[in-house]
Amino acid sequence: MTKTLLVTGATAGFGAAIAERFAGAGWRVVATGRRADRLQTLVERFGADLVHPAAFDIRDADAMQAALDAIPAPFRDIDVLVNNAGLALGTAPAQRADLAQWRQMIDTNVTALAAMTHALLPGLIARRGTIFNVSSIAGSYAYPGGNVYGATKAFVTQFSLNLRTDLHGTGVRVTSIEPGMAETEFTLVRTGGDRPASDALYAGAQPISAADIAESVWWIANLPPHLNVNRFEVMPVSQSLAGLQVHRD
Ligand code: NDP
Ligand code: 8X3
Repeated sequence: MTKTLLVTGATAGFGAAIAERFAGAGWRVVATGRRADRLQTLVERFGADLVHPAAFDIRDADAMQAALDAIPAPFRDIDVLVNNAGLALGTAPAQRADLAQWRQMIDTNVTALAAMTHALLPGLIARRGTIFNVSSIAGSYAYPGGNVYGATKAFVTQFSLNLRTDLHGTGVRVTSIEPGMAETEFTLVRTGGDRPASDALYAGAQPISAADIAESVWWIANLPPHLNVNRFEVMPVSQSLAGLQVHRD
């Protein structure tokens, strides 16, 4: 039977690659994000039978509910939810950070992710489905300028583990996906569109690609149903953990 996946943030990066990987394998995909033109490109590529585009700002709770209510019948029985939409804004230390950027990260990475999960949980339980929450290594390891972004991802990781605990016995699987440095539009967004800064960050580093994450999600989603990957932490070989810092007078 054809399965259905809903992926948030399918207009770029990981979400677009996940939509392509699953639709390419014949799954039905509900693809969300604000940029409707990019969602339409997915429809044109895979066909309206396989991709349903739902363009809305995920921070807008009413728009999210309206989009979920408008999902056409063939796409309504969602088997796999991928909570992927998210962003980092700014790299300044906390004492120089912009509060509006902090709010946007919390609203997107935390509040909207929780709301989407809450809305889809009854159906996922009924179908013994799977939830992927895209967290980050930034939720486990501190780095300068990571402040609220890293804290939102710590929420995503712990929410995933807590969800799994509450869903004990339901058959629903939950995985926290925790990538390190990956080349997507992430750094362009974080830097407010600074292409040279984005290119410089990834230059020579052989970062994770969006396709790498899509393939990982595909693998985990298709494991035998008695297996649950609780946390999936992955980095490029070029990246490793930094040491602690010492300030001297
Ligand atoms: P991209 O910037 O390439 O993609 C982000 C996606 O999130 C876009 O589709 C964007 O859609 C969507 N999004 C952001 N804000 C909103 C919003 N308000 N409403 C709806 N959709 C929104 O970045 P990535 O693919 O890298 O990021 C995907 C996830 O992976 C994020 O949660 C990120 O934190 C996480 N991550 C990224 C890593 C990296 O190094 N790249 C590493 C670890 C985790 P649109 O703008 O069209 O609305
Ligand atoms: C994105 C990875 O290390 O830039 O979550 O925070 S990192």
